[in-house]
Amino acid sequence: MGDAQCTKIREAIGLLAFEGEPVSWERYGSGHINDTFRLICRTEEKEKHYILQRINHEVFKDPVSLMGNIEGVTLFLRERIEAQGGDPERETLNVIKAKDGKGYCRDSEGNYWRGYIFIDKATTYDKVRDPRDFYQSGKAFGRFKGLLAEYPADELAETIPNFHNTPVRLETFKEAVKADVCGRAHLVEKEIKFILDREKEASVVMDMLKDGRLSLCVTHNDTKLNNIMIDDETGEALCVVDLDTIMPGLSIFDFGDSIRFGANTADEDEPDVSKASLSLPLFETYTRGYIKGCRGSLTPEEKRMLPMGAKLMTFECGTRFLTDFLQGDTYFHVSRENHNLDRARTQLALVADIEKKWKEMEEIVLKCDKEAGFA
Ligand code: ADP
Ligand code: GN1
Ligand code: MG
Repeated sequence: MGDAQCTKIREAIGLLAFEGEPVSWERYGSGHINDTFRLICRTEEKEKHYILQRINHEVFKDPVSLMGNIEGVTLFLRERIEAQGGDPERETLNVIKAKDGKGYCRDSEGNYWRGYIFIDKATTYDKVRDPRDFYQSGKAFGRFKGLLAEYPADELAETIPNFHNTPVRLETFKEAVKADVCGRAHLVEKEIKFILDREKEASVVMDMLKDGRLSLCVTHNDTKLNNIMIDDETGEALCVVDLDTIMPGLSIFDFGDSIRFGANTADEDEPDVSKASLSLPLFETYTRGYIKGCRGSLTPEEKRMLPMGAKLMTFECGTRFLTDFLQGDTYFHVSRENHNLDRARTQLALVADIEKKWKEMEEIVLKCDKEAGFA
């Protein structure tokens, strides 16, 4: 960590109302967007652990409204969790206020920072180590949807407009290909063709939203396995984290993004694309957990479209990674050459495999739905 960054971190720590004296901090987690640190403070009696995050304000243009969303949603979740006899300090994020009473602070360079209570004795996983964790994450994201069913969705700010609007993402991609600012388009002709060949399908879900066959609900929009904390003792999903993209959205996309990340037999950034494929057993595991967690709140049309949610989220994410590669890696954090290209290729290989396994996916959804007894 450079001196300049250390100074900014110190400044942010001084502005937020952490309990005790700061003792140490370290970079934490493997998110692609924010800068996350684990902070240790010490009071006379005990050690207190916190998450300290610099909000990426290049990506989130209005961090104040974003924190308004998070404060609103976490307070709402707190009440629901308390009413159900749960532990609100561990089962939802808890924002640490700034000393001026706001939910965030700003350093002298204009960066926005926030603090959360650190959830101890729980872990996020970058890869499914045990299918039970994946089942748990499905259940937790389904439950999350249910807990927020009565949240006033129209009060939520759209933190990234058109976040999961696949046709709009495709337009941005086409512009990036045309502009080709880094002269990289000739390296990815095959991938460009793969994406453009699927242009028609990219709008299927948005069309269903327009004609009322699907409707908006409060969604998380970034339902990767590493945004769920699993309790180290019980093995159960404890808390949904990374609430920056909570917005009105489509439940099938929340489902789909989990499949994209967790049911891939390869890591998201695996350079050897031949390793990428859809694990049908993991698809089944997550589907079972998600349908159960939703407790009957999915409409028949939503259930029918779950495989399409998985395909489109994978397609969209692959398109976004390739767009970023073409634009010079300015959006997602990268740590090696061709990182975004590897990520894009892996997503597109997964799309191709999903297409091959379509029928099986539909059958699995029907089977899990029947089993859950909500059909
Ligand atoms: P990003 O948007 O960059 O993905 P996240 O908000 O997901 O950032 O945080 C990155 C990682 O930090 C998470 O994957 C999780 O491991 C950890 N994390 C986030 N919030 C907490 C918390 N309150 N307690 C413990 N760990 C957390
Ligand atoms: C980003 O912040 P993180 O790493 O959880 C991205 C998601 C992508 C994901 C791909 C705000 O999520 O949309 O699906 O990377 N978040 C944002 O891993 O763009
Ligand atoms: Mg995250």
